[in-house]
Amino acid sequence: MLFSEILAILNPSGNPVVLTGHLHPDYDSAAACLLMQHFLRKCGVDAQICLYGEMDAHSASVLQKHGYDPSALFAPVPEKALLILCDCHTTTQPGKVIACADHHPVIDAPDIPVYLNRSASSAGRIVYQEAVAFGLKTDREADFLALASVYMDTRACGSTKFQATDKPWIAETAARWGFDLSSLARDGLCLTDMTLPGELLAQNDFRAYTFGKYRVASSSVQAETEEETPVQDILDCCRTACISGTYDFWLFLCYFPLEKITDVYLFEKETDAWNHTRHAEILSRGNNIIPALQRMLQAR
Ligand SMILES: [Mn+2]
Repeated sequence: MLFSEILAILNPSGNPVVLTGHLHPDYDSAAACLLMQHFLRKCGVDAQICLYGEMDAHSASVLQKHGYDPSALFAPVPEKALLILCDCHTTTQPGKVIACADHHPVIDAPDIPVYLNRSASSAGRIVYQEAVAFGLKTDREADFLALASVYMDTRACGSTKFQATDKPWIAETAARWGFDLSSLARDGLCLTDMTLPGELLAQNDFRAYTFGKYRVASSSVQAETEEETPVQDILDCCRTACISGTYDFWLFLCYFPLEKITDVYLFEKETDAWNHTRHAEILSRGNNIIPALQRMLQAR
């Protein structure tokens, strides 16, 4: 039991208790820390959240929309801190790690006194379940954070990480408080704000790769509908960036997660031409598209 074990290990000497997530925390890291802070407070423990790195803009904007100030969650760790890791099991933060609540698969469990790692839709969901199992009362805020962490960490319950056993809890919790699941689903899909200028959209989710003598730039957007997506404008901006930069190719991916479509656009500087293919599934850039491109370029 996570909470009884944490409470047993916390010495009364007054070392500061610090909650932290992984480097460059996402929504779930923040939510898991907020939930841990919320429930520890109910046990009489004041814990400070000290995230580190940089939060992605989407997670930050959704947290803000939910009434939290993401920047307030970032702070240097005070001296002699006892650390509780949320949504990770290793850290470069200073202090003594006493506990961890994580859902990332590990091969060798780290040596942490209170170590909890299991498959879960989100780390926030683990903290929430452990608090409920320990007999702590939840409230609207805790229910919302846990629910939102699930939607944000599982592409709105669509990824393989999602635990189907969470479904009844989601339905009950949303009904109890009147939470807007369709709004959470839109946030969880990480849709790109298509009102941004084309130059920014062309740089969205930017990565660069080098394959032999070829340099490849890549960007992507997640779109709700084709009508609202200024594809031609974005492609023009990608082309301009490719021609004026040091890249030989620009790979632009346009995802339509609701329709499960991936549009793959590949621009080649030498021929000044785009190649477009449409796929009736959500392809992974890292696992599918980039390896295929790498093979194609190496065969040249
Ligand atoms: Mn997570």
